Amino acid sequence: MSILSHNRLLLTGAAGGLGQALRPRLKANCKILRSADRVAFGLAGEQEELMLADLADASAVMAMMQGVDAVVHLGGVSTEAAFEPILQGNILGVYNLYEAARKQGVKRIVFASSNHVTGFYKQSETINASHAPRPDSLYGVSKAFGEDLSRFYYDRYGIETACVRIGSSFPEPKDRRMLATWLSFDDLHRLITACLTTPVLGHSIIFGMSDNAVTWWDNSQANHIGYKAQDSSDVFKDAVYARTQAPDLTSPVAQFQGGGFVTAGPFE
Ligand code: NAI
Ligand code: 15L
Repeated sequence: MSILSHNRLLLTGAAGGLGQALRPRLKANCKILRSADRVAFGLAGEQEELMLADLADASAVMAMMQGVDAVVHLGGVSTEAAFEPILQGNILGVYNLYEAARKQGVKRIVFASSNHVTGFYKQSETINASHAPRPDSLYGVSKAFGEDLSRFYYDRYGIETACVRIGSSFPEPKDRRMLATWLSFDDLHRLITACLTTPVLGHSIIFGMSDNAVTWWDNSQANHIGYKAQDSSDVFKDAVYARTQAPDLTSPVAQFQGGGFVTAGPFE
């Protein structure tokens, strides 16, 4: 079945871990894939355009968005950091992106949000999209800002957004926590494809996870998107247990969904 849904699709953060994984996969979703980052990342292949743009630079973002039909927005600071780079990449950056979308008539965006928007819920809790944000870091706060900003642009301007609260998307789960949060690259692509092809996306929050045996997230409010995970962290469970130690259950890192992010950071 064809998943081609857009003429020119923009992928931001193309030089990063997920950008590199998605770039070849997303070619099936569009006629032209425009990949962008602020650092150089190779040469354009068939049906590709490459652009260099810092998300904090409004005019560069405006140029990056020209002629674009939809966006997969991965660019930005992807972990806890000092406030200044987060401000530039994730707060000013996402504002510049939505302003460019509004001015250029781009109507659909898949926003790489993060499980760290809700990282201060306990690992013993199951949460859904109606639970209030409880960010575990400045990084998580910046993603919550992106979610709220996209809600505003939907309510006022009708720009549809999927806020994908990605769990842990890596080739394999790296630790025991990631057995609950893991999202395979293929499932991430399936999820983005569902967001790009569903007739009505609206403004949706969806937790980005594979079909893992243990989960902390209930995606029933996003059933309309039609995402079905096909992978599972279960196949890695024995290997992860063999190479990692049992967590210290008195530590906040083991108690909260955000894991290490709940204590990481620039604070003294
Ligand atoms: P990454 O750090 O490998 O890639 C991020 C990319 O954004 C980099 O290539 C970087 O150069 C670019 N970037 C950073 N600041 C920028 C700026 N001011 N202007 C333009 N480009 C800028 O991160 P990764 O793992 O590929 O994640 C991609 C997105 O998904 C990020 O937004 C991250 O927050 C989000 N995410 C990823 C998860 C994961 O498990 N990999 C989990 C949750 C969210
Ligand atoms: C994230 O938001 C980060 O971008 C990623 O590097 C992982 O740390 C992930 O969350 C996670 O929670 O495992």
